[in-house]
Amino acid sequence: MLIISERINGLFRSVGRAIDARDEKAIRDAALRQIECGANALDLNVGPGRGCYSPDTMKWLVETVQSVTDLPLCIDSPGVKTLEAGLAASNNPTIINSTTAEAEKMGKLFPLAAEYGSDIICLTMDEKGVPNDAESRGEMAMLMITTAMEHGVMPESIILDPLVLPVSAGQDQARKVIESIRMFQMLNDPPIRTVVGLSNISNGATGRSLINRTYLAMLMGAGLSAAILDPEDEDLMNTLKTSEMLLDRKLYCNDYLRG
Ligand code: THG
Repeated sequence: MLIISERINGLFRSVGRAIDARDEKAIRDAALRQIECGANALDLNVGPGRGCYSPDTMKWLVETVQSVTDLPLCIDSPGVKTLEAGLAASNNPTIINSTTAEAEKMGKLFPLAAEYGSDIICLTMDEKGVPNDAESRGEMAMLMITTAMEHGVMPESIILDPLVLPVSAGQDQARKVIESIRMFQMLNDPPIRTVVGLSNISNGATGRSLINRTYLAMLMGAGLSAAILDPEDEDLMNTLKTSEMLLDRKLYCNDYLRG
């Protein structure tokens, strides 16, 4: 399971403040803490409201984090210029987070993925929004896979994301995302990797940690290969390790929670 930490995100107030103050130590310490907790990649997001300063801010964020780790960096922004600034600054392996199925976006981001040798997350949504069921998400994923290949991006560089929506907003979507994870694995042989932004599920809900870890176990059972999550949530990480053990992806032993 690829564990991508969600916590270096300007959306969090303390991180936003550290970004604005260019506080390298605060960002480095946060990265090291998340790695210590088990992250094996880091999502970097400058957060909303930084406008035209976002590319410079992303460059600084990438430079700051890669000064303490060689782990893959998941460059997270809706802006093409911000994504490109992050890719150009990175010496570490990268994951572009993300392209949608919008033609204009794919036309810019797949060539960038090819140029930088980067992996790329493909979100199954377009200008009309998120498809309502697993079949339509599967069709959209197929369109993205073929478009990627036309631009020289191979299936092994793609990670498909069905887009998790808050359970408080639409309860039927949680199950449809699980079905999408199963469906995505049937689109190619060998199966293309899958990812979710796990904490989206509990946005606006109470008991967030319990919802997050229960959903993670279900998604892992459906074959999920990566998740953007909070590795500092110990209950969540214990659920993750237990799921890996039960799915026979990790050897059972008495202290299986330790590794
Ligand atoms: N797919 C992909 N990338 C993504 C997402 C996705 N990146 C962003 C997001 N979703 C994943 N990251 C987060 C980060 C924070 C939260 C949820 C998902 C979160 N934050 C608190 C909130 O909004 O209530 C903020 C709490 C605070 O301010 O301290 O829930 O789906 N590819």
